[in-house]
Amino acid sequence: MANVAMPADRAEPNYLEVTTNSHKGILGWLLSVDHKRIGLLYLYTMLAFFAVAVGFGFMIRLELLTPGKTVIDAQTYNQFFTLHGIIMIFLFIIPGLPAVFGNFFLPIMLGAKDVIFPRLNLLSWYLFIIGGLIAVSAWLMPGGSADTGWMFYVPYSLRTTTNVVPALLAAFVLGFSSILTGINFITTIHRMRAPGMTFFRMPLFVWSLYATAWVQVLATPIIGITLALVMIERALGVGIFDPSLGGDPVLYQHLFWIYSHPAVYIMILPAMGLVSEVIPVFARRTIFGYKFIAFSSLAIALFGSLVWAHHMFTAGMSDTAMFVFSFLTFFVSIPSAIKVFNWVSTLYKGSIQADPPLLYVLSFIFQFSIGGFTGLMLGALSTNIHLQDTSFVVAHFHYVMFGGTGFGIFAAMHYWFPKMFGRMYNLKVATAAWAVVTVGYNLLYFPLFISGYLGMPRRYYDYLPEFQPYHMVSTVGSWILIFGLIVMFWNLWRGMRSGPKAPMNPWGGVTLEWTTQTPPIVENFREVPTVTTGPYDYSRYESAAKEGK
Ligand SMILES: [Cu+2]
Repeated sequence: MANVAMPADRAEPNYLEVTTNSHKGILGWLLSVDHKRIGLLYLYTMLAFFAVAVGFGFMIRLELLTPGKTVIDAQTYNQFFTLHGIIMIFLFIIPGLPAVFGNFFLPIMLGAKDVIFPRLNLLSWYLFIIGGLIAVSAWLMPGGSADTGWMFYVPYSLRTTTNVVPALLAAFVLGFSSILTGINFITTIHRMRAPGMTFFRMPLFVWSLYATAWVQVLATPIIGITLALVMIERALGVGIFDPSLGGDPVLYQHLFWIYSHPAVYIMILPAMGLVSEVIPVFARRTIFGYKFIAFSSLAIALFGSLVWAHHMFTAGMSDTAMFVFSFLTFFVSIPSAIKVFNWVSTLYKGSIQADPPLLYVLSFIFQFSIGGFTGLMLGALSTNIHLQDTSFVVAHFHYVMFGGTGFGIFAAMHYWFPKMFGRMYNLKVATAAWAVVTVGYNLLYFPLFISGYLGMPRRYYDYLPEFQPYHMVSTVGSWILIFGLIVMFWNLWRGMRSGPKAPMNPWGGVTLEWTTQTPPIVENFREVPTVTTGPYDYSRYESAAKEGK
């Protein structure tokens, strides 16, 4: 890829040892504008929020183990699934790959020493923290946290006496963190590429971050304005969304989903980029259809902005409108399918190394495909009317958002861990944890497809006895999943503390981050690299494989 002189004998102090300011200790982190340190700040705080949201998920599943009351009352149940949704979406899945791994690796993959606006980057993390603390603090306030669901549908979110305003405010502030990250990434990709790093030599993770950043910048303001209008209507009683004041509640749904459907691509596109990064490395094959994958990220971002009303087929709109949104929903699945085809084509006849990063990617492809196919079922008008607001929908978006992006984040952690921390984790324990997490995950969510198809409504505290077998399997699945997650994070933590020193390139990657010191120095490169070829050039392995060597 790039010719970079790296005399191995003289390791310079790395970014964990020194930083961009003279501060030592905690201030060296809280005031550092080094993109790598900001990436880690996001990682640690994001995982703390993830743990809290998993806790709420555990309680929701425990409550649904039996019909009627099991452990918590109905109001607490409503508040737990609302906070679970808000934290998982705005504080884990949306920031997950872009803010953690994008921040850490985007500049390095471009051959740059940092993003173009380092201070703005640090500000986006502070907005992330402030938004997160506001969201969680609502839970501790008298009256308790919001019980509206993460969609804040009106007119209920205008009338509920729970603390919905802090939740609205939290999402509003977090939106700005996302927008600033998007502005930083777009400008960095246009202005900070190393000599020779043309657009069609950029790694596909970078392309996916580029498409994501445009959605972050263009769509996020819409949710910001919409949530601000709800806060204004609550405070001033002006009739915007409340029908009793002459407002229109369906208008709210349109505004909400005009952001929130494209937002699912802010969530999934970076994970798709990560998959395109990992597969060539562990298959030792040049990626199949580089340009198709690159452009399919842009196509998803573009067409994904035209399908929002498929969330509202039961809200009341004309047949023509329903037909158009259903058609566009099918249409947007094409670029996603292109990616899956190209990933599988790259794996086909590859020299597969089944290490943990690839194992999480294989789970991703399996689960994302189930999420995609069930998305088509929900996009079809006939079946949507039957399945809307059932646990089938809950299973669908968990297969895309958790089975997809969540597993993408786990894959990224296992792939880039050695470069970030300079140490290796135990591969055997990591592989075992992957198996437990994948089995637990599918036991938890797959039964929800069946119970949803049979009529189990989502968000209901209680249910008919005939649904109990599905809930029991699902709840036991949640215990197995959480046990697997604990083993996974314990193994990474142990690796970070005392794992064996990591080599510069443990997996045999060919993108720029694998040419830097491990962990990288503050400026990433001693001298600016010159790029002469495209990414993922495994031609020498492929010709060797052909000759049967
Ligand atoms: Cu949607």
